Amino acid sequence: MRDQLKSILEEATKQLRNASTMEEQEELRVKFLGKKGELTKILRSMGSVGAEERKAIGKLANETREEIERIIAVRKEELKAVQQKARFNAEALDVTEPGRPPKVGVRHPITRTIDEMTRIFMNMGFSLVEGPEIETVFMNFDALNAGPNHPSRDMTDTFYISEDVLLRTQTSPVQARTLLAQKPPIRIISPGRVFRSDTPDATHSPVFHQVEGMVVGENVTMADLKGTLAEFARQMFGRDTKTKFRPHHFPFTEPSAEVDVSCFKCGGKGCRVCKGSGWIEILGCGMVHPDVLKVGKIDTEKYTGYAFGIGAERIAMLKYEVDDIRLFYENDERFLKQFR
Ligand code: 2NM
Repeated sequence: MRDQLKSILEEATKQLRNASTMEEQEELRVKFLGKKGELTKILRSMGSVGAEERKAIGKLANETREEIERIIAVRKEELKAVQQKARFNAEALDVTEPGRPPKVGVRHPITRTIDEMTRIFMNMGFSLVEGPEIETVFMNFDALNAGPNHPSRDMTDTFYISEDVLLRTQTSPVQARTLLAQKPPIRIISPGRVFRSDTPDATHSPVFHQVEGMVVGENVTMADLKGTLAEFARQMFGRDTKTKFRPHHFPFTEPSAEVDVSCFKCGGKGCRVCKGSGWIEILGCGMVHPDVLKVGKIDTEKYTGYAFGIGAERIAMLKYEVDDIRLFYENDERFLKQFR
């Protein structure tokens, strides 16, 4: 029996040393010390032993139990430390690691171009006015002297929502609304999104942006129009920029003109940007047609006005040398992040 107790202690010591989890250790505790455990088995079989010997064996059994319990307690502390260390390692934070810089966005190149043009005109005393992208056929066409048979009203060029509601094809209806709402002197700029039923290609998009402007007052002449747009061109494209006004036709202005600027890239010698001509077309303009002024019940004997329209995408494409308008709408970060 002494030998049995000795071998139990040895076996328990060995197995407990190998137990690497709390669960394994608890199983071993039950195996050696539990109610059906090995030590209990020995104590139960002591009936045949004499009184003297029983006392000695009982003492030895108790010592064996205490020794095993002591080993379990020590082992428990060790396992706890091992588990805690593993947890600390798993949860470790390197507080000395440099921070990750936040990604800083930039304005879209079209927004930037619109803001730049708007700022130039606002610095000249223009006020910013906005209007609805969903417009009435009246404001978009009739009020702007594009009568029932004007080609721009064609179903195939315009997104009609109903017979008298559409997506505006220009921001000029903002000017028409302003003529109805305000009295001269009027000096406004109206940037915004416009819609035309075009198939997308390198230079066309069914959704694009314009900055239009209108001035109405006493003694407003073509000279004011030319001086204002020439100064705009110098601020937008550089102080040396020259302007050229070519006769043109628009329904809402008379006379009308298209404006070219000397090429800001080559200075007029001819290059890729100006396609060899030295000049770049940048906008349309003219003196507001009296029939348009009459929409706002403005006295056309007393007041005159000029107006202009600039395509934002066209200016952005020239300025940033972008050769395909569709790049502006694809939201490809590799394209957009070049504009910081
Ligand atoms: C253009 C070209 C020429 C224009 C005219 C008007 C209004 F409402 F005053 F008549 N707003 N915008 C205009 C004139 C727009 O875009 C190329």
